[in-house]
Amino acid sequence: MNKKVILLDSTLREGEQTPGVSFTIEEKLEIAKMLDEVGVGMIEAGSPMVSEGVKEAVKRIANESLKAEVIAHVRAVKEDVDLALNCGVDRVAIFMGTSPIHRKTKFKLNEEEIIKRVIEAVEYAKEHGVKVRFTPEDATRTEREYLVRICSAAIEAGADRISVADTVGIMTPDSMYELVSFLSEKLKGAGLDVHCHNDLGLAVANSLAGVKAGANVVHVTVNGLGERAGIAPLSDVAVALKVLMGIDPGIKFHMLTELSSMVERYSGVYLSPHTPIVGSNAFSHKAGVHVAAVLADPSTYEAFDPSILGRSRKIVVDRYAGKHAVKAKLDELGVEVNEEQLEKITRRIKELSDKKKRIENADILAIAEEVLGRNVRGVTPEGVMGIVLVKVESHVYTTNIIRRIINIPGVENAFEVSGEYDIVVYVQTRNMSELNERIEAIRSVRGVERTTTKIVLKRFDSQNKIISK
Ligand code: HCA
Ligand code: CU
Repeated sequence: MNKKVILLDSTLREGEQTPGVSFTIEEKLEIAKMLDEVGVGMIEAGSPMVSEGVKEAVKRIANESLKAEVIAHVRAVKEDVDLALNCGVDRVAIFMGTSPIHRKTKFKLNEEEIIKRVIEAVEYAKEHGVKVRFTPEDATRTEREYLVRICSAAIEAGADRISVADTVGIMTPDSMYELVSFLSEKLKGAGLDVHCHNDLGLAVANSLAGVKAGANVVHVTVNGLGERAGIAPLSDVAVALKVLMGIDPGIKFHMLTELSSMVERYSGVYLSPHTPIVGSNAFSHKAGVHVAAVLADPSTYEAFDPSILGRSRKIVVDRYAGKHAVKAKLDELGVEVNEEQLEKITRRIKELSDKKKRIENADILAIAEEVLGRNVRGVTPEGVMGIVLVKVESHVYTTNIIRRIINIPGVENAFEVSGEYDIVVYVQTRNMSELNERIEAIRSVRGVERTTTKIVLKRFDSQNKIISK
């Protein structure tokens, strides 16, 4: 599909409505700058009426001269619009509950009175020279006839965008497609946004359906933050648009993992390993059958190539591993085996894995030594082992940095430690230039302040015999 879709990131507004989340002004600025660099076209920076701090953050972001359009989210109230205008934003997003339940429980106003308020607020904002979006909140539970009437009034008053808000996440891709098609037919004068909540896990699917039906702005948050179950996650929508619909949302995909980690750290909301796109397991393969096929052709078990995100696939070796996985692992560790030895090693790994939760490289090497009857640790002739001591910046969450470092190829172990340095990393490489590359990769992890590296000259095992060089 040759169509332009813009992502609107609302991490700083909807995302801050996540229980337990409040970003500092500095964190908000840093997130906004990174979102801009990543390529989102619109940043919903906050609702200035919430507090002085939120207002200040919106103002600072609006003054950053970002490429993205900066938006303030406000109620259909003049004072709110004034606060937004004061912040110097590019656009004001005015929202007003339109469904019967919102009209009755929130406003105690009739249909016409609500329309009047919206018109007044939109006109007022428009007169003051900003762009206006109107959001009929709970649009997906609003009567069609009334929805068209209130949106048309907002467009007439000067709104150039309408956000189709699935406020309680009750749509399906079919119903979303149908509603957005209907609205794009009826509301000719404005572009459509979709804002899909994830209460039933359908936010991404519903957003894609909205795009298919004609919406050209999709609301997202980093890591899917937001009220209750949140809204559609930025990474998922960006990648799905590209790989499933052939739409380029203008995003730098290789920055998504870093953006996600930054928001994990600042929000204090951490992702599960199997989170799509940015989770640590998103590109790991474990079962023997899977690994054998992936080694022959990765696309057998991959929806898309992880390299588009700057990530690499991982082969997990434990009792689910078959010979192919074990062979790949031994190759990586520089251990050569024949067919019979490989079979034995594979069997032994399965036995050990029935007793032990996690199989480490050290376990695999120990098994290989027993089966081969010789020392295999450190046999790679030009092998170089480095011990990298890492100091992290003071405001940074060390565990999060370790999670990034552990994904760098060659990193065998990483320890969070006390003392002058915060992390100790063991890196096994083939030669010095590879070790230098790995050290560079560690240094470029955001939040790493400095490193110092020790090269291992000799290594001893617990029986005190030299096992390396
Ligand atoms: C809210 C409402 C909103 C607005 C969405 C939008 C919703 O939480 O204040 O303006 O597009 O889900 O309806 O987030
Ligand atoms: Cu919302």
